[in-house]
Amino acid sequence: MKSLGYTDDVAEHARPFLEQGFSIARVIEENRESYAVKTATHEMPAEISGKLRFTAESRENFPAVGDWVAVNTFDGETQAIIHAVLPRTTLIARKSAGQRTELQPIAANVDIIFIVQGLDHNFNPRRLERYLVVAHESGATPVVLLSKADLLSPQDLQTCKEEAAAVSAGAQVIAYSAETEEGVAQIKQLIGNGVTVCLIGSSGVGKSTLINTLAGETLLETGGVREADSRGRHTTARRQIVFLPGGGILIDTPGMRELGLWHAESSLDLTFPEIAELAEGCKFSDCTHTHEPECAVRAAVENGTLDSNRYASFAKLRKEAEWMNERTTVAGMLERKRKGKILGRAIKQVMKMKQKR
Ligand SMILES: Nc1nc2c(ncn2[C@@H]2O[C@H](COP(=O)(O)OP(=O)(O)O)[C@@H](O)[C@H]2O)c(=O)[nH]1
Ligand SMILES: [Mg+2]
Ligand SMILES: [Zn+2]
Repeated sequence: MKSLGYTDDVAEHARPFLEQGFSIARVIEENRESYAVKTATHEMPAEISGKLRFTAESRENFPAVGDWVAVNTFDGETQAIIHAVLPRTTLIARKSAGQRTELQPIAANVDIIFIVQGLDHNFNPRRLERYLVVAHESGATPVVLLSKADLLSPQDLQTCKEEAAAVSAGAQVIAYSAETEEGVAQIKQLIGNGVTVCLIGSSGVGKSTLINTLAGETLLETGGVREADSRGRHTTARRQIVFLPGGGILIDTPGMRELGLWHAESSLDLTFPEIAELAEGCKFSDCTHTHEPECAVRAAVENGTLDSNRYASFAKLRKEAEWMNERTTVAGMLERKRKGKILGRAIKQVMKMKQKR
């Protein structure tokens, strides 16, 4: 089970389920509510039980790739039913794309997040900051990987590395090339036995290629090939785990067009530590650094000690996080109403209050 990433913590959470006769498995693939899980001995397709579907209040409670789950297996471990999701140590999540204000889990129980940006056209410090907020929010350790280093002159490469380091707030930055394998050994070193790594980044930056390089064989399709699922539908929604021969566990994710923040205010401080430090000098302890008098953050922008792009990026992400916090309080209530758990009248009152403001 060690190669699955099983730890003492997981064992602790697993005990009551094992006592009830369930087996413990890890979710290794998720694609629109159809799953694959792996036990100590077998990989098999899995579905969630009717009870779990009914009691899961929101998408957050549905299994995600990387989750440890309590299952019943059937037909000589060729089928599984997922009965419960074990408590998570970390959870990478975003606001789901589109109109609905919903948390969408990306991966669970991840130790390290590789934020991958391609040095061809994809490198963008502002986008990097957004990914870093999401990574800090998850509880996993972010590492910034700059791919396709072979396409840049040594001088341009150095410039990009410095720009990335300037916004990465202490997170390690590694430039590499899957073509020349420069930097790959350094990446490999981070992935110890039983360590779970999730790769996130835009489509085409080289996530699947890196996993193939680390695995030493072509396990995943690359080059923007859209995979077809069992019904022949093209899908880009697939997230899956690859187990490395050395014991590392890698989660590949498809590129996400939108990476909406979810309750990110606390992790903004981790992503912008120099701003958090400056804020201690603001006159008001709840200063939003937008219009207040004697704001140390705006003063730093004005006297040039804080980069104005960095400040603008912070302000934008902070606004988004705040808006999200407001929205989700009401949205969460509506969701519970839909499930019939609380009285409708209370919600109506809240909605009225919101409208009046
Ligand atoms: N030159 C170069 N091309 C790369 C590198 N890594 C990936 N690619 C190419 O980038 C394209 C997209 O890679 P892929 O792994 O499918 O990206 P993903 O969408 O992030 O999984 C493919 O054509 C790869 O061959 C690299 O380090 N150098
Ligand atoms: Mg891919
Ligand atoms: Zn301020």
